[in-house]
Amino acid sequence: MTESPYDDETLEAGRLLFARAATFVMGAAKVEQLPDTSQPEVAFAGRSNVGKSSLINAVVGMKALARASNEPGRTREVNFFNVNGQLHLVDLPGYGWAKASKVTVKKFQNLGRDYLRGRPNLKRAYLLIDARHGLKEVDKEPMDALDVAAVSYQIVLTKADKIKPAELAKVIEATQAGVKKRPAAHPLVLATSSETGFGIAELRAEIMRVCEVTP
Ligand SMILES: Nc1nc2c(ncn2[C@@H]2O[C@H](COP(=O)(O)OP(=O)(O)OP(=O)(O)O)[C@@H](O)[C@H]2O)c(=O)[nH]1
Ligand SMILES: [Mg+2]
Repeated sequence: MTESPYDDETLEAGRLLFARAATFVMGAAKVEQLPDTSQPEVAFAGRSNVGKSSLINAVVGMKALARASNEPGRTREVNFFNVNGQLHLVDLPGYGWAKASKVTVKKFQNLGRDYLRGRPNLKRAYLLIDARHGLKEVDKEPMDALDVAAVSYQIVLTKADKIKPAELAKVIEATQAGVKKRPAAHPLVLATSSETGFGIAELRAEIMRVCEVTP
């Protein structure tokens, strides 16, 4: 595993920030309902069931702030969570949700796409990828969209607890190679587990840094 790029002081500041109160603000089902905010925000995107809602819960250290479920298609709105009145974490509906009707899939995709394109305060999108699978064909479309819209994004591997460290190192390497030529992608790939807390301190520090806030 690569060494943490954050010093102890930064990690501690990240811990402090996300130990503060986090609250559910609202869920937007349509682009017109997206709130106007002056605070910086980061969004969590990715395939359905990849662990977006669970990762938000892990970051804020709460079990059920965002609703997670084994059933794909759990999150159906763009959900806004506020941390300490300083920033928003945004939970997006997942894509690649096989059981949904075509109309429903389109609706979610459009909502997610419109959100990602039109948020002046969006500091970074985190594109979540299951560590067991790595980048797949289905992830290319959102990456293309983010590159075209010039939205800064970073890949976060999820469910790292499900594979061995040596395998994880390989997936990180392959994923980093996969985003190398993508103009809006951050070159560093983060690995996390909402189950064990692995990588969460680093993700907190990273969110704190891109949102330019201090606890
Ligand atoms: N082992 C393990 N399971 C996880 C982890 N993160 C999420 N899960 C499980 O994966 C399933 C899906 O998690 P969610 O957080 O609801 O996924 P989501 O991406 O928000 O899904 P949608 O809302 O449908 O788009 C749940 O059963 C979680 O408990 C993890 O780090 N490790
Ligand atoms: Mg969800």
